[in-house]
Amino acid sequence: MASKQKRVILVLTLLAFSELIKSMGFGKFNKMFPLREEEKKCFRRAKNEKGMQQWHRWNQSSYTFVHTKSTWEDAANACSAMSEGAHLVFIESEPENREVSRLAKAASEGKEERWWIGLTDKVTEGSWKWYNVSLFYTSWGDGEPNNFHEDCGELGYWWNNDFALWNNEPCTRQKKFICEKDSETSLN
Ligand SMILES: [Ca+2]
Ligand SMILES: [Ca+2]
Ligand SMILES: [Ca+2]
Repeated sequence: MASKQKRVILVLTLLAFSELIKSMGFGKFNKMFPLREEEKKCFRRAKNEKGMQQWHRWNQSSYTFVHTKSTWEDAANACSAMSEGAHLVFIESEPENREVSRLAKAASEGKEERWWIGLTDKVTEGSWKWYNVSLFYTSWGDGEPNNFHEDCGELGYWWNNDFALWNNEPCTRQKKFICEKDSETSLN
């Protein structure tokens, strides 16, 4: 076969394959987690024209997704430096987990991203808290939290219906992270 013909066949095969991947991958998540138009714009650009971090408002809270990978402690510091009263996200109810999961899936843009959240058992081994706030609602993955050397929590790509599940990890790992602040302060 002429090499030109071979090239044409190769290109057509690649095109068909990429369409197949699209139909299996992110497209499916888009259907599961439909995004509003302004959110699509927002995720294309984490920061607006003025370089301000974009916050997604939901009920009494606002969330932002930071794509700079950091240790858990650096991430916590970065959140508080961003806005008064801001912290790594505390996911305190099923509806909040559903909303943060939906946004996290979109912010992950089809990749298997993991995000630091405000979970830690640094102070007392095995006593998991949102910084120092007790846990009531939980969404741990199967068998998590496991290793006692892992003192910080991430929201992972393990999914249970509409929910992202949580996992404990060593705090020095570098991950993207999610900050939360009260909607009240987001008006500032
Ligand atoms: Ca919260
Ligand atoms: Ca631990
Ligand atoms: Ca773990």
